[in-house]
Amino acid sequence: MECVYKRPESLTPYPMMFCPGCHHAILIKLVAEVLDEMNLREQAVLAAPIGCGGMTVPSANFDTIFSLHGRVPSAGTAIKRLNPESLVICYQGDGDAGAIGTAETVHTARRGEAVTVIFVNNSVFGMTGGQAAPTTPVGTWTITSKKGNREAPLKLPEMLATLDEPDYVARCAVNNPKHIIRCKKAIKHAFERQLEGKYSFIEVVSACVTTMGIKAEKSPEFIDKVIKTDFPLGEFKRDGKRL
Ligand SMILES: Cc1ncc(C[n+]2csc(CCOP(=O)(O)OP(=O)(O)O)c2C)c(N)n1
Repeated sequence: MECVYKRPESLTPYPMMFCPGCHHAILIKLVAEVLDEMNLREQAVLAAPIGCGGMTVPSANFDTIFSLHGRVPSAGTAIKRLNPESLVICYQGDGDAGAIGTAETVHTARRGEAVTVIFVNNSVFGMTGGQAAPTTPVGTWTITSKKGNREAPLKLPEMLATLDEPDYVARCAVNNPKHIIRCKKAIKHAFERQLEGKYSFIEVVSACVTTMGIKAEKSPEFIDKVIKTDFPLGEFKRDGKRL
């Protein structure tokens, strides 16, 4: 029988550790598919965060390294500078990249380090129980904003697109097949540009279903709403030009 689909070699066969409805699982699989398709598994290094994004590590059948909370781009920068032939994926949550690590996020982009940041925005500090983060939309219920969050959210792609050095800046989602296909293309483009020495930042709008009390099957719907109200999808910079 003809084999039409199989697990990417860049993905381990172990069961994933994510909650049902969490989009990390889809994303790490997409990363693995792109690495296989581009034949980059041997040179790939995923710099993993503290937070739920760290649970991608057992699924990555390629090199990984953990860093302190928020310091992923700095660890990734060191790996890239010492091993220019490596393909560095800085995989981060929003608490990681948009709260404790905002300075690292901004200055890695400002310097235009040749890494790809994949920023999974589930709009809360997920692993610690769902506290409001700088990315929580106004009015959102969280465990620490039970009357609705009052602070306006940080929109990292919009902000980073104003800097000179970033080559590719985009916001994607993986809550339906169309978005998954677009997100995979974005990851592929970012990896291609990294091989040319360029910095990319891809935000992926996600949902922390467990801490926000969302039913797993309602997670795509929730993400559609957040896309409409706060985090529009699209490309903000491509080939170094603002769009
Ligand atoms: C220096 C430091 N501060 C705080 C923590 C506690 N901590 C662990 S995971 C986490 C939340 C991470 O949230 P986010 O980056 O949004 O990722 P998620 O779990 O939502 O994917 C925090 C605050 C820590 N481990 N180290």
